[in-house]
Amino acid sequence: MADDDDAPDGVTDVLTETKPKTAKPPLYKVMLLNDDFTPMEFVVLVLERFFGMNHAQSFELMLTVHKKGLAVVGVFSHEVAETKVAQVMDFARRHQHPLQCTMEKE
Ligand code: TYC
Repeated sequence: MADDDDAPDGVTDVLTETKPKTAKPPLYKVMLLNDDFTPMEFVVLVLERFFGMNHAQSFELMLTVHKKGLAVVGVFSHEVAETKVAQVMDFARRHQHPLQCTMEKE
């Protein structure tokens, strides 16, 4: 016996490829930061308008940010996360509120 496998001599087994060929794209957390000046109602409006939450969900998440300092408001692809951050920052700037929105790789 020339080799040490179960196949007849001269036959080499091909290892099965188990690694997926399409790697899943990285996801990004979009976070809202607390501050002392942005009105609570404005933050609720931001969450409804840009993150598709209903009023109750928005109010609850706004209170979480207010109490804890920050919270994740959604997880998206890089492109969508960048768009959300830009939309929130632009909306806050136009209304002259210091609200900050950032993204971070999950
Ligand atoms: N802390 C703000 C206030 O008391 C409300 C607020 C909540 C601001 C969440 C920003 O991301 C924020 N008016």
